Amino acid sequence: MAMKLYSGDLSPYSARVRMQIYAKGLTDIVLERPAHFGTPKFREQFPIGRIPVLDIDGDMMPESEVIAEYLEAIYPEPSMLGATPRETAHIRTIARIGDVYLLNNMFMLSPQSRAKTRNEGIVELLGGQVVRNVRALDRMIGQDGFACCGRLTMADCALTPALFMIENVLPTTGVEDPIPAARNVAAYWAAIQKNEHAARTLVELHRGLQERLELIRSGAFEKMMAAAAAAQKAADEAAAQ
Ligand SMILES: N[C@@H](CCC(=O)N[C@@H](CS)C(=O)NCC(=O)O)C(=O)O
Repeated sequence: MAMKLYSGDLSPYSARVRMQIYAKGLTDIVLERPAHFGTPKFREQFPIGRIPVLDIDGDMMPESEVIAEYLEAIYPEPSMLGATPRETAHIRTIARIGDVYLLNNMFMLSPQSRAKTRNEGIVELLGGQVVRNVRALDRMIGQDGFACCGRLTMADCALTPALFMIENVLPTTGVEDPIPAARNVAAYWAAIQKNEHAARTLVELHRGLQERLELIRSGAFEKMMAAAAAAQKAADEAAAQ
């Protein structure tokens, strides 16, 4: 079975799966940036149009959480789930906070950081959710350097990219980073960055962010986004005829 993960440095959802791959020591999954990402061709091939996608001998599996669970099922050792069903349920709860409560809001909010005119309604709604959910996480997160269960789990893989986005992107939308004021989250964030698998993933995320910032600075990113939107509109119109 040959597996390939379509992924990108700055994609936090892809980073979640990459961190799990590193932590499990899986070396035979090829990591690749998809050739037509952001184009109508990519959306034609992958209806959701997002990364990561796991390519299993040509069988395409989207959605980071689904991929993460699939990898746990086929490579159960070393386990990044719990020792009991209750522990596993707790790991999944914390992972959902990372994915649904933090990252989804951050992902929807992030275009506001480069908007010519910021939409304050969007910033208030989504930024407010991120702040609220960091406070919730503060009451649930482990206090021994790991998200839960005293060891690296799927919860850490989901939280690491989410906290990266909050620290590095949230302030660029005009919302103060809530991590320093959340004592337990702040302590966790300082500790997990020293974990080798988190550190490796964070190097990639930072590299992706620097590349993105350079594209934004030079004006190339705006041109790429406009071209992608125009191409998608033309493809949608052609499909409607
Ligand atoms: N729920 C999806 C979200 C994936 C996602 O939003 N990926 C972003 C990159 S981090 C993407 O591909 N965006 C492209 C687009 O929105 O067109 C998952 O968990 O995999």
